[in-house]
Amino acid sequence: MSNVLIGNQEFFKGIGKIGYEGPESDNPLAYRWYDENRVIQGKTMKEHLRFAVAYWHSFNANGSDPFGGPTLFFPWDKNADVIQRAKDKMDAAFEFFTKIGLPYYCFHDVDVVDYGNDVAENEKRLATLVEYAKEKQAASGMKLLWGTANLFSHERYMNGAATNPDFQVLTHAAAQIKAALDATIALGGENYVFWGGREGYMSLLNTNMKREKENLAKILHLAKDYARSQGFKGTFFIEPKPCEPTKHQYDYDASTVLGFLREFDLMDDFKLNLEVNHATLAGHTFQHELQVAADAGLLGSIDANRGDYQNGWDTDQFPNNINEVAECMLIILEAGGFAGGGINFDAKIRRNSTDPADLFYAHIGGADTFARALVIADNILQNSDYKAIRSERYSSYDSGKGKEFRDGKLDLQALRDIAAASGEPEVRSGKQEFLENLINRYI
Ligand code: XLS
Ligand code: NI
Ligand code: NI
Repeated sequence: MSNVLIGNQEFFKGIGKIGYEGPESDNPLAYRWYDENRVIQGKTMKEHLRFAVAYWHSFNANGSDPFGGPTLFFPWDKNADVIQRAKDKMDAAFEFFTKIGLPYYCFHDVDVVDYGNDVAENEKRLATLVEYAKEKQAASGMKLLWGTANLFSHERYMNGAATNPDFQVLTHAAAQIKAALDATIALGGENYVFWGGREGYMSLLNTNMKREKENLAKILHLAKDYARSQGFKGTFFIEPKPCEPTKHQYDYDASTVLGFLREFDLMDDFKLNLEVNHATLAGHTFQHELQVAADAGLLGSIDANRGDYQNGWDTDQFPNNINEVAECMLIILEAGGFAGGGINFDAKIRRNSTDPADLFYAHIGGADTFARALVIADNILQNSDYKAIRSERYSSYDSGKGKEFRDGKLDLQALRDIAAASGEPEVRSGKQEFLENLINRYI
């Protein structure tokens, strides 16, 4: 990779390019499992995992929380000029991308440059930074996994964006989506995400849910039609989340979004971007959400992070649980990988992680967790009884009367007659503990 320090400042001083050193390495600034060139099932790790760095958490999130202000004082956030400040931040971002050695990044419009209240001025600012990003992508080889519009932070969106009861607010959402689509297309973005942070309600007493959902679907159709008319060939992703910041978010979970896409005829262009911590907020395991999406052919992309078992909220910590991630990789591998997307680290370092190196440790740990899980899952699929046990469990449907039932050849009376003639079924174990031990054996 060539030098990408176009701005001529080094923000992460003393940290060089992170390389792969193998599981025996003691170097905390090296990959122990993520070897981008290692081939598994005919694809490199880089191609399987398609890691992305999230601009918002890595270069904007300053450690503030509902109880206190910033703790992370970024050296790229100092210049008084809005455009220069945004360029400094982009310099820092691309320096980080290049040093961490992950192939993709993702951003919201307002992550790259501050927006004001003037639509035309915002469009101009974003376009300026898009030109700058183009140079940086060309110099570094970085690619954009997806772009999106932040339709939840500005106070005008307090009652929703595309689901706002006020048409005037909806038009502002549309303006932001249009500019974010233009930016994504200009940067060769491979996908576009809709996360409806405030597309829901705080109280049903003041909400016409039916109308809000219809408006949301209309905006999604208009966005898709506009992007396609501008030559966008990528996939649109909806990112489910049950709540937070709203009490109830319409894109509650994978099954709910699936129903929504079907109801509003969006199945051809939209897939899912699933997030670990959102699954747990919805009362599901992440494995459950992945399987629902995979079964529907909608497993587009994931936002990798983790929550905290002892509290409920979206803590967005970096992934580190090998057992859970290995079970997830089993589902992802069996589904044939991501449909267009990849693994975006929608995760942030903690408020008291104040060393520049902490951002590196976080991404190294996350990437190594997934890479190791990929190796484990591949090993389980190739060398264990895992698949055979599951297919054997359903084998009574593969031949004879079971197959006739599957083929729609038996009616209710016929099923009754089989039951009456064959008597009580044999007792069969589900072998859950055996399978749990099998996963641990391969870790
Ligand atoms: C918030 C979401 C958000 C989306 C992008 O919980 O995860 O970060 O991924 O708008
Ligand atoms: Ni989230
Ligand atoms: Ni997310």
